[in-house]
Amino acid sequence: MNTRRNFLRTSGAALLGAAAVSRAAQGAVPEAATQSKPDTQPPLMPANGRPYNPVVTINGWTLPWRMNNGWKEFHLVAEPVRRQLAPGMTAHLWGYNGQSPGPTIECVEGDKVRIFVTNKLPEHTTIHWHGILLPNGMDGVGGLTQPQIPVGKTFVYEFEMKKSGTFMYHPHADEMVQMAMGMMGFFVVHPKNPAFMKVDRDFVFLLNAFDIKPGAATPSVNTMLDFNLWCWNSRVFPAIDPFVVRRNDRVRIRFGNLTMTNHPVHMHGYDFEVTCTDGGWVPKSARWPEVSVDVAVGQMRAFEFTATEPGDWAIHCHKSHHTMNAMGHGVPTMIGVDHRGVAEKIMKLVPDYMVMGERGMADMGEMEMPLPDNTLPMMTGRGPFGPLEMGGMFTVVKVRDGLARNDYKDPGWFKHPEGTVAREWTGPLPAAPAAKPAPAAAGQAELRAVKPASHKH
Ligand SMILES: [Cu+2]
Repeated sequence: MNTRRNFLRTSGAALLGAAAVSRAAQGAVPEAATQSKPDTQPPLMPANGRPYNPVVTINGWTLPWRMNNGWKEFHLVAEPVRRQLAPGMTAHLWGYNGQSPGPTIECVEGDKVRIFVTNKLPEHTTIHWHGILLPNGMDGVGGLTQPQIPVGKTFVYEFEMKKSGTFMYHPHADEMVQMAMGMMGFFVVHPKNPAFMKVDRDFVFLLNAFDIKPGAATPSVNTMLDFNLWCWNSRVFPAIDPFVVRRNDRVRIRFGNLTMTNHPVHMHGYDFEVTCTDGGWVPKSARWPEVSVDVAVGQMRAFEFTATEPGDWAIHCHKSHHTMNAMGHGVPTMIGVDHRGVAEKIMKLVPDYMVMGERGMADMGEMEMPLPDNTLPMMTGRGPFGPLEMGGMFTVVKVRDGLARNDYKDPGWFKHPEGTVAREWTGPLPAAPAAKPAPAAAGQAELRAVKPASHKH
């Protein structure tokens, strides 16, 4: 992890001077750790305070804290950041401590938490702690429960964690713009009793969306619904890291939706139960089996399963246009259209003209089309059997034998046991079963109305 201090230490005297001034001005505010990489960081084992099993943030990290007289102190810095959405595309976003989403905050039921928030954005902000039960004045709604945090100022939030569960944080100030720019983070409160709802692997991420025109780097902040980059933790496939799971581990996957539409998140290979929402833990008697879970706008869900089946299991949003990257929407359907003659005529005028879509869009996954700089191909990602034809909200749960307890390294593609992969059939085809012949007189079936007999006593 790169802390701000390490970064400054290695970046020369001029920056050190600036840091000294701001540290002195900030007095007792704890150092704000920062993260320069978009990769999944290993779980942050608690160095002090109550014990717990830490989470792993997909393509993210957990914010370190310090203990101060019984208070757990964190420092968030709201600031412009550059986030690589996938190799080949970096977005100019707003986030916290060097990344969008900001770092995951982890603490324990009963903890007294103090969170310093420094505003380095060009406009005011606040933070709302979504789902957390706290005093009204700590709720972070600009204008309603507090004045907005002015540019350059630091505010402090203090509350005690009344219950464990799955929560998030985001601004409640110029909210549409600040969330469209990527300001959000995950907040996990672990149970006081580490045996309660214990799992071996606990993953978290936020669903978020951007509208970044091809060739641009800054999101269009006035977009209401027509977003073109569907992300998990500000990453798109194939750059969303896999969920690496040891066979037979108990696994929890938690996510929150801060886009402007719902997402049916579907996992292959298993059934599972939703065990937690942002409202709290779901009692056993109220759970039912699912293979997809729809998460509405502003909701959070956590599901659990025991990873008995090894393999590379797809996990994705079931809205198929959310498993694409930025695309032109104004394209007519060309399936079934033979436009060879037309294409020749157009190519006389536009030599680079390309015919596409006559046989579906699968060719897109293989095509090397010239794209504007800083633009991702639409359907991409390669697997062991060829192009995966997926972008956006898609990744893989990789269940493997023999991983170490805290090993989250990508184990590569699954090696299928001999004879267990769907294959081309080259033998004789069985005759297709014919439909049962219709009864001979079906066309002239006679209907006889029978008057119900009346009972005679
Ligand atoms: Cu979706």
